[in-house]
Amino acid sequence: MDSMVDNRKALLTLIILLSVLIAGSIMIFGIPDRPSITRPELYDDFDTGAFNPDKWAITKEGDTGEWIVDVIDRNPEEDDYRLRMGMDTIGTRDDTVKYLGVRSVKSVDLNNERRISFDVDWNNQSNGCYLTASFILCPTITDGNPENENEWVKFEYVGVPPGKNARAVISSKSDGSINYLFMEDWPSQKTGREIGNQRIEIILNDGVIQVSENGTELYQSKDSAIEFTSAHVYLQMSSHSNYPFRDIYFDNLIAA
Ligand SMILES: [Ca+2]
Ligand SMILES: [Ca+2]
Repeated sequence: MDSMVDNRKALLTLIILLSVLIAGSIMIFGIPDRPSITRPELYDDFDTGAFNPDKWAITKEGDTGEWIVDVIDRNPEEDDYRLRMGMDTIGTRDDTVKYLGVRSVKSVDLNNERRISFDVDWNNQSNGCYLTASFILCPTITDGNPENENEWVKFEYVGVPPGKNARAVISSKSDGSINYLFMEDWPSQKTGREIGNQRIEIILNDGVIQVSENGTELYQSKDSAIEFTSAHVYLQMSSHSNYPFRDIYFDNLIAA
């Protein structure tokens, strides 16, 4: 009888000891199996107020006059830091288009569904003729214009003459040949439309691409539009020759 009581005491002691150990380890290591917060693959709201060379590398191709890629506060009332890119092409070669932008230092894994969103501000151009503001996913690294690479997918605004309006274009390049996926009825419709600070979301799932603008779907591919499974994010502007300084802004890039 005594030995039974002893066994029970021993068992109780063991249970208490184990409980203390488990509680202690929970305090030290956290609750097991709690889902970890998934951090975005890539994120920049530029609100540090400075261009971060650990996140972005500058890309440039063609001759320009004054040019700039930096982070600037756009609002005198409050903090509104955005990525700016701008260039002046007065007096530059007539036979080339000039490109300026940034490339994400890290690549984004596209094996699972990926939602990439960003703001692009056309900056109320008085003359946005042949100006472009582009978002490009490209698996390879270049310090020049990623459009020269063999594979990519691109969302772009293109300025429409006489220069206030723009249109959206979605295209991809595979094995060196370009496919136009979405053209906004260009060239039968040539007036374009007014754009401002646009929120773009691109959802990629098994190569199928879905693009929405300010919460409204613009385009969804029927089949896989890309074959690559990881890519660098490129944000880029381009301009033909003989335009005064023009600048555009990007902000709140999230690849989650
Ligand atoms: Ca910002
Ligand atoms: Ca401010």
